[in-house]
Amino acid sequence: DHLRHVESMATLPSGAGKISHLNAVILGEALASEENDLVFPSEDFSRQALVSSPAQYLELYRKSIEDPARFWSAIASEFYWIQKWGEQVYSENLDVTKGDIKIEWFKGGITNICYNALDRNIEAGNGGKVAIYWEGNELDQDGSLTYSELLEKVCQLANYLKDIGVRKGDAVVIYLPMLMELPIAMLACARIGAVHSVVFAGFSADSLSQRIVDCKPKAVITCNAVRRGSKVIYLKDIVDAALVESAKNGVSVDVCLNYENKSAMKRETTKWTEGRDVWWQDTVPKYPTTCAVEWVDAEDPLFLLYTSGSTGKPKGVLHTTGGYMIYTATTFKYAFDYKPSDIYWCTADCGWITGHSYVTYGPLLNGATVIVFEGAPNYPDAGRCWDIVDKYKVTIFYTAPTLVRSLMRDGDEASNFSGFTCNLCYVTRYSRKSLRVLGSVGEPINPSAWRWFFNVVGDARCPISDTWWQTETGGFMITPLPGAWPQKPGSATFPFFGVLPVIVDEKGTEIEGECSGYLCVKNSWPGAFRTLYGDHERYETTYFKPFPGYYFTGDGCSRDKDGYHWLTGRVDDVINVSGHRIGTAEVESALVSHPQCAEAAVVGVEHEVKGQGIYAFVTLVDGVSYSEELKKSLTLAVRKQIGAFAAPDKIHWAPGLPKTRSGKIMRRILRKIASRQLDELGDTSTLADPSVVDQLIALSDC
Ligand code: 6R9
Repeated sequence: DHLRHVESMATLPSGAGKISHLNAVILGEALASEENDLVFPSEDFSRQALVSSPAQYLELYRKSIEDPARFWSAIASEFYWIQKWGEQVYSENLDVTKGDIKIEWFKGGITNICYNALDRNIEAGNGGKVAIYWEGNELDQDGSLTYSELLEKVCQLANYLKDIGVRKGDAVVIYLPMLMELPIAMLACARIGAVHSVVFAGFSADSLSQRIVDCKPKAVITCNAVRRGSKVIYLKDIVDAALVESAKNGVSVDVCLNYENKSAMKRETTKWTEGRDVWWQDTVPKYPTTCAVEWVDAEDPLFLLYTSGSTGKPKGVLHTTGGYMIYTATTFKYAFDYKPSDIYWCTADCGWITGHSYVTYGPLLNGATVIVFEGAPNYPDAGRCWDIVDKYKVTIFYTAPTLVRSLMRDGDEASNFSGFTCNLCYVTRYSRKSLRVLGSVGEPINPSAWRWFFNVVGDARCPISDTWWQTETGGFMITPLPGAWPQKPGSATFPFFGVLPVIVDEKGTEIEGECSGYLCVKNSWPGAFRTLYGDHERYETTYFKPFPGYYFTGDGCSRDKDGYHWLTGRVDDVINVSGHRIGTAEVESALVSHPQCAEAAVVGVEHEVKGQGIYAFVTLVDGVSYSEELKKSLTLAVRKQIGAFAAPDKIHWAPGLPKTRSGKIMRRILRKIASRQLDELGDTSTLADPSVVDQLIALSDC
């Protein structure tokens, strides 16, 4: 059955092979234009690539599906294990009707991911190679660490953590901006078998405290403040407030380790809690620069990362060690066609999964040189990214469509003040010659942004890896291998090795050929998450019950006649704002916490730069009247409960919400009103009170 699937999955697109085909573009020889729906890697690129042709891809893919145990153990054997895994390389049950959902890879194998990322590369002679180049918010702030230096820093922190009583299996919360100390902290936890939970440093005190209460960490690692663009954010104040809140909920944290981020804030003005707070710089450097590794089972937890779902409570996605290690390393290597000479920059923050798998673990496991950037991509101006690309001779640049779209928009504005007409000078005033592979992640990339990224940023020379995956999947699931397939702007193309994606209809029946429906996965892969922390039942209900026998991704997808996959966005109550996942229920619950808000319904609406914007319908309590002030204070409630990135783009006053007679809010109608598609409202006769629709439309511009 699996084999048949492989055979039928991919056929070469009609233009392939016929280079003269009208619709085909060869990288480096022509621009990708609206008419060009196939973009071929250049012969030079393919020749040097790890996977150079569709046939070679298919051969490897077939092996990975026919015999996953053999395929993945061959790769795993290239890593260091003090004890090999058991007879059974993996075991899985993805079918709720057959018992508990269970996924295990390399069980019984004993290893350590920090050892594999650092010590192993140093032993291979790469101790002097730069592991991290750090670029600060300001143009003159930078630094670097070689693999050996990085290991020393990691060991010092690991020793400190052990000294304060952090043991294997204990949680540590990390709330840091993109300083080198962030990957250092992750690796230090991994070295001693502690479970890190990085919380994006844009989350509010309330959100941070919710996560602290859930995972009960032994310590919190933070810094006093950070400068992003022209703003200063006082992170330690946020942590202080979160810790007060957590204590009220019965979880007190004994140690708060603070890095003094001098360029943003001096220690003299930092608020301090004696007995709990510790300065990193005063303490950690005193510890030895070597630290014995805590060897762990492949199935021991590596980290928890909270992500949004369709209910208010964030989900603690749990990843384990061995499978995640092999999967992130392998996907990184193939999807970016990694070479040891590459300089790699991923703009994601380590507070999200992309920063876990493709700033820290995937690249370092490959011995790559990684850039960690603390600042904002449009500071001091919209040319900053290309300035960094030229400064470090970046070869692989991996970012999100929202950034591409915002730079694309800024690119045109540059002409207004530069004194001469150069529409794209934010980009073209830099060389960018070092670039060879581009990457995209977080949301579907629209074809016009794809073409701008390809033509302008990459000078029509660099393939784009549009990587589809999720916090839950650990690593890439559907992605181009840049030297193998001709690309189609906006398509994530084909599955990675070992992944069997299927498209099902509402009944959960697989549909073949050209089709669209719900994207599921039929088998397990090493990087899959194993559970939701403390709530295996929610894990099964959310991901495995909707379509028994499959992992349900929550995404819609279509497959075209050539077998290419086109992701169409979330089909659940999750919206994707600038590549960040936000549950509509979370925003709604923040809004209704406001004393003057009676009810709220949130929908996603198309947004030029962010992909989706947050559109909130708000019903006020009786007697309260609408005002701009109130909008501000509702927005503040969301910033306070979740974080600034979740603030609504639009608040729409709603005297009532469209509900069915059983009281269910009809979001379909709200989405149409929000996007002004008033002639597509559909059937409103099932509403308890159809007149609310007209009232809502009348209030659209208030
Ligand atoms: C890695 C990451 C996951 C959701 C996912 C999907 C969307 C991510 C995408 C993409 C289309 C891509 N998504 N990459 N959609 N094309 N290349 O972003 O993880 O934050 O968990 O979000 O993001 O909707 O379901 P996460």
